[in-house]
Amino acid sequence: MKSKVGVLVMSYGTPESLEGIEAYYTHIRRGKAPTQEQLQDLTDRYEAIVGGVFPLRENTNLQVTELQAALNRNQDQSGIEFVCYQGLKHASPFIEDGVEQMTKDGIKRAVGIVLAPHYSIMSVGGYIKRAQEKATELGLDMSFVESYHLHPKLIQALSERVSAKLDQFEEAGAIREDVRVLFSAHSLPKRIIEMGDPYPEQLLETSRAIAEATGVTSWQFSWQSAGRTAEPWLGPDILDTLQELSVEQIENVLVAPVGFVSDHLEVLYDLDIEAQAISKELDMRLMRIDSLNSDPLYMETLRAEVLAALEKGN
Ligand code: FEC
Repeated sequence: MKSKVGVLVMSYGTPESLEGIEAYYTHIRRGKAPTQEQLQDLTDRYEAIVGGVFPLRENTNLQVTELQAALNRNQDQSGIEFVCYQGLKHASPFIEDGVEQMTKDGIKRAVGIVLAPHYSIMSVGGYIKRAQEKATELGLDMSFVESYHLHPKLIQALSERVSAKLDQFEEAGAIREDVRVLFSAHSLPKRIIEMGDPYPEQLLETSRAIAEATGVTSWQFSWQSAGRTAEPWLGPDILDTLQELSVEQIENVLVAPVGFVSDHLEVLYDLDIEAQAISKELDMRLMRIDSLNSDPLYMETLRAEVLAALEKGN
């Protein structure tokens, strides 16, 4: 009989229904309920996005299924069967539920990986801390993938997407070299800089690697989707960058949200609706690269990272 290795695939999570938005938002705000106005604003954003109200759930489900298939491919000789479990940060099944389910299923050894390539103490670090605490409590042996922002297959998948969109700009009459590529990721509170957090540098490393692979020289990095809180967040925000590019008379902009791996609210609303509306006002042509979702190269990236973490942990 094969020995089972659990893989906790962690992702942000999304509500299950419109009625579930309040509980979800309260969880994100660490137990503090949103005001009626904040709740209405978030509900309106979900209702506005194309591709279903909560596309992240379906996308995460598919990524987990595809990763399990990729992990078990060509494992006949290894004596290992990989079983993937979901652990969501802000929705059910929560990270702790995933760890608990593994132990209930008799799993003794597991690897955790987050569906976000870049490490920050405030993002991936938080996922890992919660999983490790539960694993320690239940006596499960777990190791973790912290980041995979320069994995060659991830860079290849993202570079192919950038090149494909640059082709579309050319087809629309633009000169390829004149298109400004804007790499982006979720902003975080500015205080991560004083904490020596690797998040900003890892994002720049991913951006540089893609620029090099695609021959893009006209690029810059911008932050997006900053939280609505009083403290300062990392900038410049992408909406301000678009205004600045308009002053520079840049007419064609390609956004590459390299910090995200799925179609979800932060891509489908913040970029496809909000940023798109501003670019229209500025008379600018704005396109976005397709999200990775369950791209085979992304699944291969995750597979390789899980296998390496398992090897290292043994
Ligand atoms: O489609 C969906 O239903 C979920 C989309 C979604 C993703 C996502 C990813 C990240 N977040 C990160 C950090 C923060 C911090 C705060 C924060 C707040 C929100 C809110 C919503 C939301 N986030 Fe998110 N995030 C997504 C959605 N996020 C909704 C609350 C309303 C709002 O501000 O729009 C601030 C929390 C606080 O108040 O303290 C910080 C980071 C990522 C990317 C890495 C990852 O996926 O974990 C970092 C997807």
